[in-house]
Amino acid sequence: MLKTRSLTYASRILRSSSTLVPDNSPRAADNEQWLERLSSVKKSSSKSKQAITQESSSLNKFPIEVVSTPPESSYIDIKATIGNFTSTKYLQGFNKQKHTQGNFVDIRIVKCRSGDGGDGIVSFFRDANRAVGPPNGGDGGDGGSVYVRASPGINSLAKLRTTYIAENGSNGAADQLDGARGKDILITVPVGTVVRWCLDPKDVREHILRKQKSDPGASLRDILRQSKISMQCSGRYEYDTKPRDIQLFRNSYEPGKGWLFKGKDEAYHQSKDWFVSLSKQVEAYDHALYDSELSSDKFPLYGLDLSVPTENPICLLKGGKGGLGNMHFLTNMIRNPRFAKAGRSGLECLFLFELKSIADLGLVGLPNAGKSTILNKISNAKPKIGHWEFTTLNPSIGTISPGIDKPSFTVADIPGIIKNAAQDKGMGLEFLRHIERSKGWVFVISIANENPLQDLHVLIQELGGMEKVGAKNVLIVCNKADINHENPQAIDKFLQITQFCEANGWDSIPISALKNENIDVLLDKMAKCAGKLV
Ligand SMILES: Nc1nc2c(ncn2[C@@H]2O[C@H](COP(=O)(O)OP(=O)(O)OP(=O)(O)O)[C@@H](O)[C@H]2O)c(=O)[nH]1
Ligand SMILES: [Mg+2]
Repeated sequence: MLKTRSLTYASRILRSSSTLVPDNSPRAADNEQWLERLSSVKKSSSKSKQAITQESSSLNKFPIEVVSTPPESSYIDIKATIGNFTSTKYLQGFNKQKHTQGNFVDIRIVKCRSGDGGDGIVSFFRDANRAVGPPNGGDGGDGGSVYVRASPGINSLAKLRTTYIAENGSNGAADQLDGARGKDILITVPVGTVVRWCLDPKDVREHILRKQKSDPGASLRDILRQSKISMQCSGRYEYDTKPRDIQLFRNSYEPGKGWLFKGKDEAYHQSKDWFVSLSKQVEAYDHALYDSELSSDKFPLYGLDLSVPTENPICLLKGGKGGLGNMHFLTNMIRNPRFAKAGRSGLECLFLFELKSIADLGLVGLPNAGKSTILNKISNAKPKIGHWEFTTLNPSIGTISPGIDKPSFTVADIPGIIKNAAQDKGMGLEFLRHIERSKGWVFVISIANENPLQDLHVLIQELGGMEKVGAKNVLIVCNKADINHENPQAIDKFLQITQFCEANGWDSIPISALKNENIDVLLDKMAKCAGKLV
């Protein structure tokens, strides 16, 4: 394995050095040598082998169906449900700030475009003595790229624009001047953002409307779950069967094409043997270019997880390469090359930016259980508290610093969850993304409710059942213990819960957030749940 890998690497280096264009004072002899070397370069296999993207284990790996793999096909062809490449929250129109407090935005679909490469140009040296001198048309500049970076300084996606377009490279100029590079774009997002490749929401909406016309009973979720799309993925190595990256394709010319003519047209040139044979040689250069595009133009299938501050910006879309000016096509045979190459196109893609807060603990509970009151009491965060349901509309995160010699931890307060939240009842389950990565889940139950144990069962069910909940550290907090605390019924309710907890190996605690009772013990238990105390 190692051997084939290093061989591949060696051949890549060889290929790229043999396609290297002579720099900006190419003499006919230099060009001849370059073209000669190009003839010996093997045609690209159109299969990319380089790994460019990082892998993240914490991301959801949704099920996919592998349809075919190399060598039967050039790529790993897969099918997956479209729900994985869009956002229900976005489709439901939540992004229109209907249900948000302030400008907290945790999901955004953004269109990104890298710049086209500038064209090479046709130009000839002129002075008083010579009407037409040697060719001196410069190369086009490379198009700008789109980069992303996670920075701890920001905490919402609200400032993200809807479109980011990097600058195109400038065309080359006379006197062997290369065009300027297009300016890059750097998108800065909060730490904890996940970037995913996504479908155009307009297309998805149309698809849903079409489906609902033929089957009026179908819900948005059902349609997203049932419809599939086919896509091409590149494996990490040849004959790899596990797709990791979606292959992106540029809408640009085929190898051997992309010539720009001046004076005499294409038909004239194609009728000349010298042009046809030159074009064949240059095709190898195009193939190498195409090959390097294939290896850079990919995006992780399961998303790019920016869970730590990014040191070096990560390239989302690379700009197109600039085209070659006519100075490169001067040979002993061709004295007046009246043609140059066009720049390669940039890439356009939609990305879904999703902020998944990274808190050690998540507070979950029915509306009005007292989650926000607890976070208010124990941390620096000041989420809104109200005696009505759904007071909290946006997640907030508080840091708890128990003492100098004790490690601090973070807690996320999210909107209340109700029965059938998984079917979008109440605030739905969209906010779970903020506690998805938490080490522990703290269930907040109001012991003053009629049947707290039943409430707990509802929560567990909505969160995905015992199996999912059991994967986390769990702490059950019975809040509002100040109400009816002397009533034997209240004690009975608490006992039911402790029994259930013991059976599952979970810890539980009665508190009164309002009256500040038992909060010290709660903090210890929470630290333990967050994995910060043993
Ligand atoms: N008696 C009593 N009332 C409490 C206690 N804790 C919270 N409350 C009250 O319960 C109500 C709801 O509190 P919140 O903290 O807003 O509840 P929440 O779980 O964040 O509610 P949502 O944001 O709607 O999900 C408020 O009126 C609080 O004052 C407690 O320990 N005892
Ligand atoms: Mg609340």
